[in-house]
Amino acid sequence: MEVKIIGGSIPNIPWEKKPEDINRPVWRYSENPIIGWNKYKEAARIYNSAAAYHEGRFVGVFRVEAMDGKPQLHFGSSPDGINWDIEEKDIQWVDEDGRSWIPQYSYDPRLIKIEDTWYIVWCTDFGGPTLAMGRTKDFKSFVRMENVSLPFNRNGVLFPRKINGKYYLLSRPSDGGHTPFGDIFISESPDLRYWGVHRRVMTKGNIGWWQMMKIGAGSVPIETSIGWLLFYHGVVNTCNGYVYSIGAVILDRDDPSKVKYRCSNYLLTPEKEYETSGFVPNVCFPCAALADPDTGRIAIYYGAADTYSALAFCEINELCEYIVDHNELNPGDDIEYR
Ligand code: BMA
Repeated sequence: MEVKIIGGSIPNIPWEKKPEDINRPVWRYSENPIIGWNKYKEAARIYNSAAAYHEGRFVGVFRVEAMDGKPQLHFGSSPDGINWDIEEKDIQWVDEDGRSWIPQYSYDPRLIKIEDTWYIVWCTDFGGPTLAMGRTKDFKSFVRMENVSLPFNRNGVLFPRKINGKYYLLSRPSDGGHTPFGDIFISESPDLRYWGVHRRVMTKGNIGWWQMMKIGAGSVPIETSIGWLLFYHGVVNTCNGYVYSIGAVILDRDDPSKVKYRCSNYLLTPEKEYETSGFVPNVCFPCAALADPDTGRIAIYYGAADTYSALAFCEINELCEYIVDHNELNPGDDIEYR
């Protein structure tokens, strides 16, 4: 299958050849985890973080859990997308009126450039967890924008460009706790401030027991010749608690509320020790993916066991062929649902 990635080149995208003994489309980086416990004095765990490519280097917004157990967002940069230099001070937000704002907590950031501005969407407190948004042009000053949603909502992911003149954002309405339910929705906006025209994109359950209980968008969607490739997480509730795996779906390019292909198998499930044991065992949680159109290489960044940052790789043609071969939709996934 020939699929083209649409986007800027990333000549030094993190990459490692697929090992001979792997018969699946996604494989892990052999040096995982790329960030472990206690990276610097005040940091306990760094995971569920976002990375992107910017003018020859890599930039990231990291979920850093300090030793008081609270997460905040920290900026980081890297020459190779693997070895990260993460600022010890958290991002200092100033709102659009110039007032400083310190979030109660901040977690699961996604980072995306639209035109000449970088946007960060993450989960913060607003009388309960919901989606906050901020922007920066230089990764030095950060402006807090209006919250995207009312409580409760999580897993906010912006599309990297306007579609038919509108911005689009995926989200997952939740509860105030560990949310035993959840489907992926999409909203549109003319200006990144007013959100509406909500549609349901896809639902949990039925197809693949690994995504039985809830699903949530993961990486910023990658534009391809057959649609938007989205990595997401799917959760099953077991007698020993929730298990988070990584799955993939391809959304319609002109109307991303519609699913074209959805893979009934997970791509990655907790297997390695850094995924099955840590602060919260059995979590693989994707928050970013880089894609190089010249080589078809994709690097997926995921949090492991709410403790580590890890990397996995795949190749666009092989991955899309696998998704199409294992395509299975839930009722309503492929239509406009409102
Ligand atoms: C979700 C989020 C994620 C976390 C996951 C597993 O509700 O809070 O940040 O990785 O739970 O604990």
